[in-house]
Amino acid sequence: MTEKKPYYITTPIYYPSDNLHLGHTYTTIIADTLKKYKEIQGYDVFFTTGTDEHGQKLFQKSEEAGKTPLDYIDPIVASAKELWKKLEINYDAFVRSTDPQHEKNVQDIFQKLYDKGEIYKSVYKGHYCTPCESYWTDAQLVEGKCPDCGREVHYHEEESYFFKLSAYRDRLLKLYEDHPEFIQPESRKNEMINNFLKDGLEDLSVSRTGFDWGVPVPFDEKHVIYVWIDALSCYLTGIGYGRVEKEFNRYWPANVHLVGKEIVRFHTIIWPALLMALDLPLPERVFGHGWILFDADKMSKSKGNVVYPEPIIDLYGIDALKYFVLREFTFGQDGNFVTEKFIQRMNSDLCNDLGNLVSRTIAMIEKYNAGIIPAADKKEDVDNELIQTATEALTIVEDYMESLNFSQALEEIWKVIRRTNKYIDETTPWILAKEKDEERLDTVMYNLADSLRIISTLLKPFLSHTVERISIQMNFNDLFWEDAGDFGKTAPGTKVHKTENLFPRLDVKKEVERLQAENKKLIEKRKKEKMAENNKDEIIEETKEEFITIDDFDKVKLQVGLIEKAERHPDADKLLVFQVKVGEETRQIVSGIKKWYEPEELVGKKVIVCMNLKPVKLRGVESNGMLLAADKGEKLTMLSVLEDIEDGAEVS
Ligand code: ME8
Repeated sequence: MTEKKPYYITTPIYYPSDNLHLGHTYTTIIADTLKKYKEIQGYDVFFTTGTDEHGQKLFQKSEEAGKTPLDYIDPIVASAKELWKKLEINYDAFVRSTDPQHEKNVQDIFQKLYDKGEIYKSVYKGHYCTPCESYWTDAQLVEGKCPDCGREVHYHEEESYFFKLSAYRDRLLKLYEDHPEFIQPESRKNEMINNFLKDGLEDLSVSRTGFDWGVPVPFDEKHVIYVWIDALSCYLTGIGYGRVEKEFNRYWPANVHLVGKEIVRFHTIIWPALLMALDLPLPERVFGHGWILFDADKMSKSKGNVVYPEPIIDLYGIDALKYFVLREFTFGQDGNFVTEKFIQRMNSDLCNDLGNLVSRTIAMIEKYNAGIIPAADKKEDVDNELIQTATEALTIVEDYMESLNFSQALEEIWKVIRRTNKYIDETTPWILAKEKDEERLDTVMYNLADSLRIISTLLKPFLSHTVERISIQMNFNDLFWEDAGDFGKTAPGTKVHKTENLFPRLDVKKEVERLQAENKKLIEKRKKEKMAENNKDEIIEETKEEFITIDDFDKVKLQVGLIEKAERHPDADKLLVFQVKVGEETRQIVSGIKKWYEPEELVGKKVIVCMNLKPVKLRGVESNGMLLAADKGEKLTMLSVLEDIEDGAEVS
C-alpha cells in the first residue's frame, strides 16, 4: 500500500473573549470541508484550530468580570469546543495558547530568534489601540483614530523587543513573485504589496511591559511576548514543534492557512518573515476569505447583530448550515447573512432540487420496478447528455476545490442535480409506463439511480449527513470518489426503499421569525448567564461604545441653513455643490446626493447643516460642513424643519 501524502490545514486560533459566532464558524466549516475533501482524495490530513488566550484585551475583559483570566476564558473555550462538537468539526489539534507546552515552545522560539540576532531591545513610541492591541504611527491613524477599528488611541512609549522585520522586505516580495499562489485571492497580494511592502517595512514590536497576561520573555521576565509570535506559533506547536519532531516534520509546512481578510497581513508578512528567521520552510498558501456581514456591517456583539450558529443547527441541521455558508458566500469576498436567503436556499436548492430528485427517483423505482434498480439496455441521445453532465462534473469540482472555490464546486454539483431533474421531465417515465415501453423505462430508472450515485459521491465532503440518508434509501454501499467520473457503477438489482423526505418545505416568513427569535433568545440567555456569573444587574460594558455622552453630542454643531444656490460638481457625477446661508455666513458645501436630487429642486429649501466638520476638498472643490440626510438604503432624503424657522437657528 502506498503511504498517504500529508496535508496540513489551519484556521486562526480565535479570541475567547466571547462566544464564537457565525463568522468563526464559517472559517472552521471551510477547513473541515477541505479536510474531508482531501481525505476522500487519499491524503492524510491534519487540521489545527484553537484559541488565542493572551493579551491585554482578554485581561481587561476578565478584570471587568471580576475573574482571573483563565476563569473568564475557560467556559468560553468549553463552549467553542462544544460548538465544534455539535457541528462535527473533525480537528486534530486544538491549541490553547495558555497550554504550558505551547508557552514553552513559544519561549524557545523567542529565544532562538534572539540568539540569532533577529530580535533586539529598543523603545516603542506610538499610538496604542487597546482593543486591537496595536501600535500605530501618526501617518497610519485615520482622523486621529485607530485605522482598524476607528476607536480612540492613546500615545504611549515603552521598552520593547523588536523583530527585524524590515530586513525581510525583499525576500517577501520575491516570495510573492516566485510563488504567486502564496497569497490568495490574488487581490490580497496586491493589497499587501501596495499598503505595506512598497514603501518599506518597519521592525515589529514583539513584547510588552504594561501587563503580564502573556508568555514571559525567557531572558527578561519584565516583558511578555506580544500576541502575534505567540498566536502564529500555534501552527507549529499544533503539530508537535519542539516536542514530536517526527509529526512536525511530517506535516510542516502547512498546505493552507485559512484566515479572514483582516489578518492576512499577519499571515503573509509577519509569519513568513518569522519562519524565514527560524529557517523553517514556508506554508504553501494563505487564503484570506471575506467577511460574513449582517446588514452590510461586520458582525459584532457591541452592534447587537451577532448570528450564532447553534439555533440554525438545532432547527435545520448541520448540513443546511454548511450548505448555506459554503454555497452562498463567494469564497474570498464579503457576503451578507440574510435569514430569508438561508430559508429560501433550503427550499429551492435542498428541498426542491435535491430532495425532490431523490424522492421522485425512489418513488418511481418502487412504482415501476418494485424497488429494484433495473439494468439499462435502451439508450437514447438524451441519456448521453445527462451522462456527460454527470461524469464531467468530477474534474470541474476538483478544479474549483483546488482554488478553494466551494461555492462554484457546489454549483457544479447542482448543475448535475438540475440536469437530472430535467431528464425526468424530458423522458416522462409515467408515459413510458403507460405505453408499456419497459425497456426504455428501465434505462431511464437506471440512469436516474446512477446519476444519484454520482451526485451523492460528489456531495460527500460537503453534506455527509444528507449523503448518508440518500445512501440508506438508495442502498449505496461504498461511494468512491474516482467513480464519480464513470457512469454505470451502480449494480442493477440493488433494492431501494423510500423512508423519508430529505428536507421539508419551509414557510419563509414563519421560519425567518422563528430563527431570529431563537437567535435572540440565545443572546439573551448568554447575557443572563454572564450577569448571574458576574453578579451584575446589567451588562453595561457590552454596549457602552454605542452611547455618546451629552458632551460628545454638544461637540457637533448643527444649524438650520437655507440653500441659496445649487450646481453640479464640475468633475464628479454624484456630487452637487451648494451655497448655504447659515445666519450671517454663507457656506460652500459639497454633497453626494446628485443621484436623488436635481440641483434646482433644492434651492430655497431649509436644511440641517453640520457646521464644524473639518473642511475637505472633494474632487478639487472645497466643502465646509455637511448637509444631513436620512438614508433608507435605496433612497436618501434631506433633513429639514417642520415649521418655518430663520436660517442660523441652532439644532440641539
Ligand atoms: O484574529 N466573517 O481572532 P478572532 C468571516 N486571535 N469570518 C470571520 C468573521 C466574520 N464576520 N468574524 C470572525 C484573531 N471571523 C486572532 C487570530 S491566528 C494566529 C490569531 C473569523 O477571534 C475569520 O477567520 O478575532 C477571522 O480571521 C477570525 O475569525 C478572527 O478571529
